[in-house]
Amino acid sequence: MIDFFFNAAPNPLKVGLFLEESGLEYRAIPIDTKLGQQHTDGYRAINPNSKVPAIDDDGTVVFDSNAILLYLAEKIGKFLPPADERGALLSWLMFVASGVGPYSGQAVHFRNFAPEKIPYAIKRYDFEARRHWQIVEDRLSHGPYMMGKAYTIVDMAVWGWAGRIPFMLSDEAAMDAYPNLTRLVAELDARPAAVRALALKDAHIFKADFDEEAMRNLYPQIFASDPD
Ligand SMILES: N[C@@H](CCC(=O)N[C@@H](CS)C(=O)NCC(=O)O)C(=O)O
Repeated sequence: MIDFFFNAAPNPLKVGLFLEESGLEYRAIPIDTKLGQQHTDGYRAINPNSKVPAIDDDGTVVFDSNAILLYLAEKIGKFLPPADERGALLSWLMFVASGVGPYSGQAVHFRNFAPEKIPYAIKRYDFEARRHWQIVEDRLSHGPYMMGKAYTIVDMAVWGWAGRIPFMLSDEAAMDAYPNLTRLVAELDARPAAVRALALKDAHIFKADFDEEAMRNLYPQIFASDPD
C-alpha cells in the first residue's frame, strides 16, 4: 500500500493522476500546508523539504513530484517511452521540474503574494514562465505527446501545472498562445483517471483562507528579519 501525501496544488496533482492511471493501491493523506502540517517533525521525516507531494511505498519514501513519477513508472513499467528514449525522458522531466514549475510558481508568487510589488520580479517570472510554456508548446507541435507517440509521465508532469496557466499568468487568454498544449490538457482532462485525481481534494476540507497563519506557513520569509 502506498501512502500519498498531498494537497490540491499542481505538484501533488500530477502524482494523483499517475496513481489513478496506474491502478496501484494507495491511501491519500491530506497535508494542509496553510495550517503548517508540512512543518511537523513527523512529516519532515518523510520529506525533509517540507513540501507536498511525497509517498511512502511500504517503507520506500520518495519526495519531489517528478522523482515520484519516475519511481512509480519504473516500478510498474508503464507510462515510459521506449528504452532508447530514456535520455530525452530525463531531460523533459527535469525541464518541467526545474523550469516550468518553479518559474510558473514564482510568477504567481511575485504577482499575487509578495508583500511588495516588484515590477522587475513580476516581469522576469512572467517572461520566463511564458518562455518555458512556449518550449512545451513547440514540443507538442511535433506529436501528440511530450515524448512523441506515447502518453508518459512527462505529460502527467505538464498536466499538473498547465490547467492553471490563465491564473498563473493572470491572463484569461494565455492558452491562445499554446494550441497544442490546450489540446493535450483537454485530452487528459477527459480521462477518467484525471477526473478522479482532480476530485481527490474534495474528500478533505483544506483551509481556504489566505490569512496570516497561512502566509506564515507558506511564506515564512515574509516574517523573517532582513539579511545584512
Ligand atoms: N520540487 C518539489 C516542489 C514541491 C512544492 O513546491 N510543493 C508545494 C505545493 S505545489 C508545497 O508543498 N507548498 C507548501 C509550502 O511551500 O510550504 C516537487 O516537485 O514536488
